[in-house]
Amino acid sequence: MAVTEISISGPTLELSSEHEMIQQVAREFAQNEIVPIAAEHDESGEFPIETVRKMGEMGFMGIEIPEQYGGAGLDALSYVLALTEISKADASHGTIMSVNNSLYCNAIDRFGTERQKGKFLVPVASGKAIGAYSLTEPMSGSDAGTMRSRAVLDGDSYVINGRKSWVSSGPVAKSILLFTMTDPEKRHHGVTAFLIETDQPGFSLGKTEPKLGIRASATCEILFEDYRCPVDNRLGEEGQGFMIAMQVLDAGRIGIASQALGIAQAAYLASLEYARKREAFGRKIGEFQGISFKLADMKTRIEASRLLTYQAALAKQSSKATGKRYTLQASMAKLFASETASYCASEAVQIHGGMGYSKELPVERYYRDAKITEIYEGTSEIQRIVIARHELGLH
Ligand code: COS
Repeated sequence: MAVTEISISGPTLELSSEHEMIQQVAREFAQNEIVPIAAEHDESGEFPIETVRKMGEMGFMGIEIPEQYGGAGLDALSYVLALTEISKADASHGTIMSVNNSLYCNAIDRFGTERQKGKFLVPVASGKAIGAYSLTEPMSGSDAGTMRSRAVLDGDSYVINGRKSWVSSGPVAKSILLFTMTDPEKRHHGVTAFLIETDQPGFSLGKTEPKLGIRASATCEILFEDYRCPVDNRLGEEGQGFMIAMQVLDAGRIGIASQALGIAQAAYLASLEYARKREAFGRKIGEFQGISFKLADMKTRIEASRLLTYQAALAKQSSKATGKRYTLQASMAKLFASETASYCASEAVQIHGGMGYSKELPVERYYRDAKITEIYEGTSEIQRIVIARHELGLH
């Protein structure tokens, strides 16, 4: 299905009927399949393998990847719409979907050889296996060009050693897109990308990261001890890794904006319903200005986030033909949508009062889940640096 634009009809921006259909299909799936299990998986921290498998069958794990490589062949806006609906039901599923699509599949689709696409993209885009992305290290987060892990060329393979942290889907991934140093002297120009098979000797899982939110998405450290990666599994050229990591993060940040939008919408809808039915002092609480103004601010920020995120998706879509970067649009969408998610989730707890703090409702989960969207794939501070540098012409 070729859907590339938001159609403008009447006085408002409206989705095309194809996009509406994709949104509807994702919404029904998310509400029927994910909502009923979300609280249980949040509590146990167990990876929701069954629903993720179903998401693969629905085509949600490789939405923008061409059908010949196992994907659904849809456009960037379709991805945003589906991911928002999944995240509205449960942000953990949103993380799993986002990493698989925007960080792993997108990178191989863009930079991979035909052989790499056949081996590493098809199984993951089709949802039969899970992919992950590994840039961060214990001493290298925002300053991503300073990593300590190393890959040294030895014959027809690289020998990789080091420790990477905060790998979303790391414990369940069949393959991982890894960024490591091949030439530390060159700093970010010495970073190279590799496709790692997790069932090979020299690869092991480290500690599981204990987390405040997105608890059903598995996150861990990964360890390399003389892991041999064939030269054929290097993604792009030596020294191209940092540029690949950054370009892929541009796509990833639209994914996180969509996830944040979903969390914000869930928090808002719960608050709206509660404000309509909960009574205090003989009136529905929505009739008090203290509550209704909160709802008005939530709604307005959500709409602004939605438009920024759709705009970023359209910029990403057109970049597929023009090659033009959409870094600015992606960073603005992520910055605003993630801060909106935290704002809305916090206000939702406040509107619900004691019930907002209780585990009987999902509102406290939205509050815990929202925070990560301001941190991973570039903190809000990093997004402000990216946006300001762009505007000041400081590249
Ligand atoms: N697309 C393509 N290339 C990019 C790029 C992008 N979005 N962003 C930066 N680059 C390129 C630059 O053009 C530059 O290339 P040259 O040296 O060839 O000119 C190179 O990358 C280095 O860029 P820069 O000098 O801006 O690098 P900095 O070290 O100052 O870092 C930030 C830039 C801070 C923006 C980057 O390190 C960053 O995004 N950090 C956050 C990392 C992150 O999101 N981590 C979370 C991982 S997933 S949980």
